[in-house]
Amino acid sequence: MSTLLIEGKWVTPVEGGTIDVINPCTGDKFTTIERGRAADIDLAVKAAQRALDGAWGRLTATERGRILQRFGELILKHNEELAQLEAKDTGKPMTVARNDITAVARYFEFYGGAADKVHGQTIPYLNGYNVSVVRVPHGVTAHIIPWNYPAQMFGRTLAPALAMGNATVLKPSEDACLSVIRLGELAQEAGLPPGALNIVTGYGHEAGAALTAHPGINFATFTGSPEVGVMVQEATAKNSVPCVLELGGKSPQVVFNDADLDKAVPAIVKAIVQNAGQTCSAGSRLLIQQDIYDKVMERVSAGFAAIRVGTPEMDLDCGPIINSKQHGRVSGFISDSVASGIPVVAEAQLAPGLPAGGYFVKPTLFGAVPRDHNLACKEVFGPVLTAMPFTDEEDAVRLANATEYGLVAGVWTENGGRQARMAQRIQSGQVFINCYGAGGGVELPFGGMKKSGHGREKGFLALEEMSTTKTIVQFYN
Ligand code: TXE
Repeated sequence: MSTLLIEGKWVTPVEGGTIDVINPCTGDKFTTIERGRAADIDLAVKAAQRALDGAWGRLTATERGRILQRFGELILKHNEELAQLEAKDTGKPMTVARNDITAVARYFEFYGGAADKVHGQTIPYLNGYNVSVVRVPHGVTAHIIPWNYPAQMFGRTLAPALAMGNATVLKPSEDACLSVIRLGELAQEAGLPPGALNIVTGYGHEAGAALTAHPGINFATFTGSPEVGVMVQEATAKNSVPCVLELGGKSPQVVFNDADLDKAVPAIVKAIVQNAGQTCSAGSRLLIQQDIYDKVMERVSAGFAAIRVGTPEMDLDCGPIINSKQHGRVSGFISDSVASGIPVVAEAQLAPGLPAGGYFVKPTLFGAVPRDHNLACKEVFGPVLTAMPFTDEEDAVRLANATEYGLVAGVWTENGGRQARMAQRIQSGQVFINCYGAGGGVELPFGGMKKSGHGREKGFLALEEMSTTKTIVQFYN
């Protein structure tokens, strides 16, 4: 089957070509996807424009919402099949993949329900005038997503865009997009009119770059690396269209000496090994108040030692790294840190019987990492936790804010005043107090400060990002 969805039909690329899909647990090719390029992007954008002028553009907000909610129900019905695809493509444990698919359905349930609840404003003005400000779609929206949570990213970026009535073109990651293709089929089954959702699989420098530079788009969202984020920002600036960027993080977990460690420790371990650390919001820096440093490290070490790495079918705590390039990057961070004298405090175990050729790494806890070391500043995007001590609240704030990123932070303390001060002073788009991630709810606006990007996804704020306003002035006197 083809993997390009344009105007409701699965088509082959204008210039032909395919991309191999690799199983991260073995390193073997198991299928291919189409290699869409600029000509296919052009067709997809034009199909989206026609959808806005056609059946999709004529639907009421309630009708759009019903389709999205129906889509959410269909996703739930196909949970097992979608989870199998997601797990095979990314290597993640089956339980995690199933939860991911449930989360995708929730995006369509939430934004389907919200579609007809976005109200405008009226403005008092001169005598004889009616002034209203209404929310309208951008038009054609471009969506570029990564490989770590292909299905969830599909829901996160498309559900609010479609709820607001945009016609969308999605460029999923060449490294993992099989669930996305199946979701594209189910969207049509749910009744999404042709052209409202177009999918072009392909490489970033070909299909992705062509999409952000296409003069027919009116808005773009991108989740991925900071380097490509800058390219997307440049391309959309030249195109004079707004963009939302989510570029990862180096998120701190700050543990004060009055923290409830029974709650904190499991959450700290989970926040870095989840999805093999390939999560933009991974809690990758563990900042511990000096006087409880040894105690916390001992308990987190025990947590790490209990983590088991395996294949989706083994359904353990975490799977492999996505591809050989990322495997090299993560392994390189670990070996370079060891070579520079940073102590490995704990390691998780690989399950016995793993297939040869897979991109597995042992989740690793490093202690006493110098504040200016690469491990303390750069995003590893793997299951590597960097621990550092701090002295007092002032020092904790300084250290928490000492990276270029600002996506998520966790604060563990029983002191209410300190909770409030830390939440106010930490530079990040989300701050969790005595919890981390909190289920990743669709209701919670998400996005970065500093080099983590700009704009917000999730929650009602995503509906604002995915739309613009129109001021209508009627003179009646
Ligand atoms: O990302 P890329 P990669 C970070 C993480 C990771 C690093 C590299 O630190 O180690 O990025 O990962 C598309 N124009 N994150 O190389 O290349 C590409 O096809 C338009 C954080 O996989 O940024 C894919 O669909 N698009 C992160 C998407 O961009 C382009 C998730 C992401 O790929 C393009 C993933 C171009 N010129 C990686 N070049 C997060 N924030 O969650 C590539 N793409």
